[in-house]
Amino acid sequence: MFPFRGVFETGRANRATKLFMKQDHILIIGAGGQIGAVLTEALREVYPPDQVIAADLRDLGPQNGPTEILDALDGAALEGLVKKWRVTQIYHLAAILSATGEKDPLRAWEINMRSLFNVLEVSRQRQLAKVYFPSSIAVFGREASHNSTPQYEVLIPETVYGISKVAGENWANYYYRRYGLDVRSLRYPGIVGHQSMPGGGTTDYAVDIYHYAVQHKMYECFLSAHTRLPMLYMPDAIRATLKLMEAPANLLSVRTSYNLAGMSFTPEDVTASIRKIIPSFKVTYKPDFRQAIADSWPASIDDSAARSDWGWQPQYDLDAMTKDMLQHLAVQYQVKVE
Ligand code: NAD
Ligand code: AKB
Repeated sequence: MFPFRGVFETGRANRATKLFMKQDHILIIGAGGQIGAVLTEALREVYPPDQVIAADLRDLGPQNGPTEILDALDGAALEGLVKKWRVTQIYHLAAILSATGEKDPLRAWEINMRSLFNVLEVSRQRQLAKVYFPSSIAVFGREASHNSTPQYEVLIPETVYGISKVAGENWANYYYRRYGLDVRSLRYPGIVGHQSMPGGGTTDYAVDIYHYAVQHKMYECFLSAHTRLPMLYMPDAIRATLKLMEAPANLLSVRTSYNLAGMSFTPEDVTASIRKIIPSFKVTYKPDFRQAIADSWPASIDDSAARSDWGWQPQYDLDAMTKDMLQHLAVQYQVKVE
């Protein structure tokens, strides 16, 4: 559990929760995923839990708020849920990620785009107050600057996932400009967290490695030792999302998707950070098809627009994240790490 009630500056939490009425409801699509599971809990800390509806393709089991089974490709079913719950905000997290997407590119395109169109259309037709749609560093390709990649940069992604995110960002911007729909978006880097497992991305190693380390197992990394990628610790990712969604609309100058950064590291860096706590931890390297995807992505991101528009500031660096990850996973696996 995180102290998400404290996310907002003085007075802002009151404003955010006051503006959220008894009849308002938030729908999270993809609530069973790596980010969705944690975001759902966080939203239920900030807003009344019975007004936060967690939906996913799969049954989410009992929770401290309502759950629904939803295939976001079914527009009529989505509209049915929006009507049933009188939904006023949607967080649309369902997607096929970079590595899984490359195994069946047309299916990935179909899922990522059709689900987004269904969300945008129902939100426009029923005049929802706000929509959240995450983008990714996967929008960038080799032609983009590799370091401190700027907000406005050439976007030639090399994965179908990245292409769907570039298209999605532009559709978000289109619905904002053409229909006034308040769609907001962040380009997440790789997200690392202990609460949930990642779902088929290129940055997944940065979660897996901690699970192996804490169980005192050797880890075989699917990226090379020196592959530097932008990453963000889950509590920072959740804080950024809540902060963006509560920011006054007039502060937001970017309506495609904001660059967002926390830290950048290589597999070798994270191994060294883990070894400060578990000195015997060993890693071998066997790059696979995900190496080419990682090589096409930036090593670091310039998120100055997010910082200046709505006050984004990450709290975790690599060592702070490692300490927190290992502490939580040690409890989960019931092992000692020091
Ligand atoms: P994930 O793969 O862990 O979870 C996605 C969830 O969506 C799953 O629970 C899945 O069952 C559900 N889903 C898939 N198809 C669905 C459908 N048709 N209808 C309803 N639900 C469906 O993904 P995640 O890592 O939690 O990512 C969430 C979002 O954040 C995605 O849009 C992703 O592109 C974006 N993102 C994630 C990362 C990251 O590192 N995790 C980084 C950048 C962007
Ligand atoms: C992936 O690796 O596909 C995701 C992402 C950075 O979008 N984690």
